[in-house]
Amino acid sequence: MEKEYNAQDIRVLEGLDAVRLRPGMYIGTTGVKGLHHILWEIVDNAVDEVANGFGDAIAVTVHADGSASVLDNGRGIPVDIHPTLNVSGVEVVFTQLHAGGKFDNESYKHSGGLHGVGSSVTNALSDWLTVEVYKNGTTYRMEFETREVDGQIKGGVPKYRLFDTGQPSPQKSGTYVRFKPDGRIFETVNFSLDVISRRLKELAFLNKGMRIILTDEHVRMGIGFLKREYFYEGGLIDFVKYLNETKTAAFPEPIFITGERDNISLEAALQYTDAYTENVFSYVNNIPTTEGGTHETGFKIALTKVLNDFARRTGVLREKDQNLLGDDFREGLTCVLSVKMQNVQFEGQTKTKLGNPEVKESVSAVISSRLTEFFEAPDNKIILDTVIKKAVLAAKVREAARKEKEITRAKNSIDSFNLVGKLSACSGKKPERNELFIVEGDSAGGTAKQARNRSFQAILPLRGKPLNAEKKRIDQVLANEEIRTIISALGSGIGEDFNVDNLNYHKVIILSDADQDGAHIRAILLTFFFRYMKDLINEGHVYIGLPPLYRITKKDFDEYVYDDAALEEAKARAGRGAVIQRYKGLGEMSAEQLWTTTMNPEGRTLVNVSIEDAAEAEKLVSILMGDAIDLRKAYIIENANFNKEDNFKAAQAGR
Ligand code: 1YM
Repeated sequence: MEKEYNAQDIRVLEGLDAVRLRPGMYIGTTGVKGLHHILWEIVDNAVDEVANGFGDAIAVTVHADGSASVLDNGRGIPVDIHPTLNVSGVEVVFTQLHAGGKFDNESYKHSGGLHGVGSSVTNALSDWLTVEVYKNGTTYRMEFETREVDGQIKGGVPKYRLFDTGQPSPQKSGTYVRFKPDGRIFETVNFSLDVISRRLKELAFLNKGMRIILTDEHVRMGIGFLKREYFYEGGLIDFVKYLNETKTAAFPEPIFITGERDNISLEAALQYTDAYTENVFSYVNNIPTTEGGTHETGFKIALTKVLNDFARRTGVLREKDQNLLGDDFREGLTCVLSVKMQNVQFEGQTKTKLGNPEVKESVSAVISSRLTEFFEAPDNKIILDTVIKKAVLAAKVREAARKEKEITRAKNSIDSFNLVGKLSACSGKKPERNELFIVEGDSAGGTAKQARNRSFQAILPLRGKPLNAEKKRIDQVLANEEIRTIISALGSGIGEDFNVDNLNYHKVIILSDADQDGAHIRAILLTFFFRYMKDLINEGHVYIGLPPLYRITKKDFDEYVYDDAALEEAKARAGRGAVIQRYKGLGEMSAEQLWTTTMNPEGRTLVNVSIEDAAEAEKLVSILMGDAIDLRKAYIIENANFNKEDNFKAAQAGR
């Protein structure tokens, strides 16, 4: 069944050509992120179908041949002929950039905004793609491929038209899509199970009752396929409980709010814990809004207003007292807010901030009325009292911390004197070029001082372990000597006073030993930056320096190796008789070695620390640095790559 070409098809192919020509315009990047983006396009369609009440399960499979597939039990993509385009619904969906006309998703109230460019983009960027639709008791099939047409490579070309295979449908109804990403487009074609499982789990939390099954068909160590199932009857309530697993909750069941107004539907779950930080995670149409936006603002305004009103009603605040601040009511709060709406406008640096102005009022109105109802119920009086008491305490501490900060500020000039002995500043005055190495231990600090290029590299040796910011209040954190030194050296302030414009060093490089202690110090420093200077990480200023683990020498052979896999490889290349030296710590290296392997921008490896998934990063920080020792042990055992800071989704940079 060879495809015949007509005028319409040519137009279609031009559309897909544009996608192959400029993939970045459609999927952002052709790196790992873009690779997963084309999977999300398909997953989003399945999730939209199920979230709108058609079907209840989705199965995602990573196959051993490098392809991925998604199956849902919804209605199945329309198989009938499109009235104007004259081809099947399936063909329209996979070849038209924005499927329109009869098939314009009218039956969906809300659908994913960010990934909205659709399944045709996945098709255009795949080696091949197969669709099966189960409907009317039968199986329809269509296949597409990338191939050479008239000397030019074309993506997403139909191999044949949609046809009824005559095979009985394996399930009542649904859609199955399997595709193999095109290696000519993507820098890497290896799907990350970690990335996929994290997103699928998040989707299952956000869509209660949706069953999502993940299978990895790569056989690992003879154990067989890996299978995970995500299903949360409690939805956001379960999400909040999961996030709070490592903390002590102030009351057992999260407060759940749901409502609809002006065509915006909303769900929120909230629970207070004994932590001192605020964790509000928001979503629009299942897409994380890391930078917040109007829905989050509406929520915060309502929470503050309702609780201040109750504080007055119950006499905790008297007439002469000032209102408590929003920050006070959000200390120790974990909240997930999920909004579903149409015509989403995203703003912000990373387009993860909801911009629609009307949303603020609608969200605030729903939250106000539902939260008031909740706290007015006599059964919930204890919760109300707990929450208000917590906020009053937070306000007191805030006042104490403000004084402490003033003292810190006043002492800043004195601190710089104290720093003289510790910080070896660089001579250059350009923050964009300057690097600060925070080095574990005085002795390694001394070596680094000799090794550095003093025109742009400053060294700050850390004596002991700095304070674990996860377990302390801000006033205690600020009292810690090591932390103060870091704050003072960076010059950009902390908390809400943090201003990246005042940063003295655009690269802040953590340099610690490649052992458990070194990993702990790294985790402590990252936790501190995460809690008090999040934008330092967000804006890509934090790096981890990777010293080599081994040096292999032989006549005419001299190489440094940074991990065990590379060691095996280098050993093989060096052959018999090679001498392997293992570096247990930075201190064992000479200044020259440290410079060549770890500090010289020409040859070093730096890992840039980033937080892409805020909810997961928050969870990890609390697991790794919190009190729940069992969970922490389990996590570290399960994730052997802890030492590589994979937890923070570190990306390779430099080198
Ligand atoms: C494994 C991927 O794409 N499922 C899916 C997609 C659609 C429908 C059902 C669907 C939508 C509508 C009506 C409608 C899509 N259809 C279209 C279009 N799973 C997957 N399941 N009937 C079925 O929106 O009206 C786009 S997506 F445009 F053809 F309607």
